Amino acid sequence: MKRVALALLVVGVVACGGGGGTAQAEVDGSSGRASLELRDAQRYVPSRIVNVKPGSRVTVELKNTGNLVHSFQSNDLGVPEAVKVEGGKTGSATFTAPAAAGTYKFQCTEPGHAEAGMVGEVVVQ
Ligand SMILES: [Cu+2]
Repeated sequence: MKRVALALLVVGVVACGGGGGTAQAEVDGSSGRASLELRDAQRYVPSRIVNVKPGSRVTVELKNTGNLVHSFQSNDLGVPEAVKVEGGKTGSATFTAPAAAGTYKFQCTEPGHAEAGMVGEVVVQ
């Protein structure tokens, strides 16, 4: 009986964390500029850049408001070398959006961060 209750609790927490975080946290990238905050809870805020035009040039401002080093890296978006930003500093990553519409992932390459949820996506449409 106790085991069932615990399992239900875990499912509830996972569902909650997945839904709330990404749905509202997005930024319009149609201007070619987007600003993301890099946080020590190991996440990007927002974690979605939407309305990016195929083939357009996009500059992502990276504002690290935490104490740890964080980064932005994406093979899909042509940013194979991680752009690292130290705690309290800012940086930027520039890429040319893929010609094909779709959703492209980016991530933090610091050990354990992507696994902890520090991933995001760019929606090209
Ligand atoms: Cu990180």
